[in-house]
Amino acid sequence: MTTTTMMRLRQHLASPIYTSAIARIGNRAHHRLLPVAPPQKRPTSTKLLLLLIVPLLLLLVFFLIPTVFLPPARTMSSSSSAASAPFENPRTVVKKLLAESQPEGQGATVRRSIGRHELRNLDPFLLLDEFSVSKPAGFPDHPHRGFETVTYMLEGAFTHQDFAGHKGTIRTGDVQWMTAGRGIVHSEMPAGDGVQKGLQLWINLSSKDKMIEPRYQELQSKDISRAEKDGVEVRIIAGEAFGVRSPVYTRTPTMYMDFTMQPGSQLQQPIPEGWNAFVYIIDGEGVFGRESSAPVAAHHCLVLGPGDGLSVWNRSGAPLRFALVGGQPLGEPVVQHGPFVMNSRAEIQQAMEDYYYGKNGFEKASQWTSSA
Ligand code: FJE
Ligand code: FE
Repeated sequence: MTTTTMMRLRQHLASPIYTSAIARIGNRAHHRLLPVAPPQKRPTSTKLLLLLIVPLLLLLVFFLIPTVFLPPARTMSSSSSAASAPFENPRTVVKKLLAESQPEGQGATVRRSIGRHELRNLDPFLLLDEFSVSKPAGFPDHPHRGFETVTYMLEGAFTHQDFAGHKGTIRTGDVQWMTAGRGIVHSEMPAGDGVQKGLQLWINLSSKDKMIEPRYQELQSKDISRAEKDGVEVRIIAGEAFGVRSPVYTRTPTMYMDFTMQPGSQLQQPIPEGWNAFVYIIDGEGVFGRESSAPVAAHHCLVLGPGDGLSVWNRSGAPLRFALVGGQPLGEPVVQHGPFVMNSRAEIQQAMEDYYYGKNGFEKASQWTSSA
């Protein structure tokens, strides 16, 4: 028996942690109140004229002018004119969680928020780790099936190698968007000296996409779309902010922004209704959702409630940096066993078998070991 087969057998026999959750987000109806002209006593002719003109004017003001003269696009997210409530249904923080450090991989440390007991899965998100790793620690050869991993480097560099010969190094500000689909076996190891830091997010794939061919989308820092307005800078990893769109294709509809807000700045960012969304604070502290709420500091994950957008204030004396992530919930059963995420226990059983025997996408797993 080879050492890799032994390792795999050990993993295979490791106590399975089955989790199952279905998340659904209800929709809400919105009502707009229209002003009504107050009744007044006047001569009948004037009264009739007013009866005709007032509704016409109201029609013009509320429907014709906005539809004809204003662009149909949604209101642009901006940090200016932040005085009045910019959203019909502003999102507020419904859960706050401090991501505490825990061991993961081989000698590595992660601050996990999504994926721990308190925050099992926030459909379609399965896991969020802020990793902080120095050589020789890392994440040696391991498989994935049924979801995507998004690795965003905050500081330093990481080298990845997979069983199909794909290899590369991502550095500060770079992103690797990996669609594992039916199967990837890879290693993820620090490339530089000192501490290498980043965020890794796992996004679930819908049942129809779980077994697709693996795919990578890699963006270098210089190629990541950026926008800036009134002391707020954003790097757009996925989705759209300040009228700028990322080229990344998200099979599960997702938005992923890295905001840096200077002291005294404020921000309004639309988030599609019905999506689950959260904030992860990387640096500094900020006020999220409601102007009156207490500031929250780094390494906290904030789950946002339903609504159409988020307001943020930096009232501290230092820059505030945070990731804002949102995604359309899949509403499907989630059964997870470590790095395999499927819809049923039978599919998990199949994934472990496929990995063990090198079938259905794991053909190259048996002969491969990383050079790391
Ligand atoms: C792991 C399955 C995994 N958090 N953060 C099981 F996929 C992993 C794993 C990671 C990981 C990798 C990076 Cl680069 C950053 C991560 C988990 O590779 F550690 C276990 N135990
Ligand atoms: Fe991995």
